[in-house]
Amino acid sequence: AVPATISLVKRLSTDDQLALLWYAYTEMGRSITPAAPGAARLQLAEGLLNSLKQMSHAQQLEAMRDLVERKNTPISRSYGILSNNTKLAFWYELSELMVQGFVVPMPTGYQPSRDVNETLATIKQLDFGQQITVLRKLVADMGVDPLAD
Ligand code: 45D
Repeated sequence: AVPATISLVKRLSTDDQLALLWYAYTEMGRSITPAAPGAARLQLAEGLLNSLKQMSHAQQLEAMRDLVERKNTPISRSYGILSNNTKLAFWYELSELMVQGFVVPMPTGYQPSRDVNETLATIKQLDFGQQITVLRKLVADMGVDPLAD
């Protein structure tokens, strides 16, 4: 079920993938908060998060799209050296920053596409551990590993 779900997500457009992550976060938020390690892991992503905070909303969105599309940019390379759980923590923190107004918000009245709704429903059918596995694999594959050839 996990690999099939990952393929489903990867068939989505970039914006649909971002929207999906957002809805996954808002629906899982309460359950992942206690599990998510705060400061320790996030410190490793702090430089990257600070760079993003200083960007305009348009640039923040572009940087997130670049991560999903694995475009080779300085942000994608800084992201690429993080561990998989730190990548999860990074996305978690980005969502928090969106809520706090430091990162570009979802457009008002945003209506997710049918593909997003269907994929979200598939993810919700998985148990919690499998959901984390799907999310970890998705974020692990984003960005660019600067050490890969
Ligand atoms: O204008 O370390 C659109 C554990 C449309 C424990 C848009 C864990 C156009 C160990 C593209 C929609 C494994 C539990 C705009 C950690 C448009 C550990 C914008 C787990 C503006 C860390 C879209 C942690 C945007 C977990 C901006 C499970 C979308 C963490 C942004 C999970 C979406 C984190 C974002 C998740 C989504 C974070 C930022 C699911 C973030 C999701």
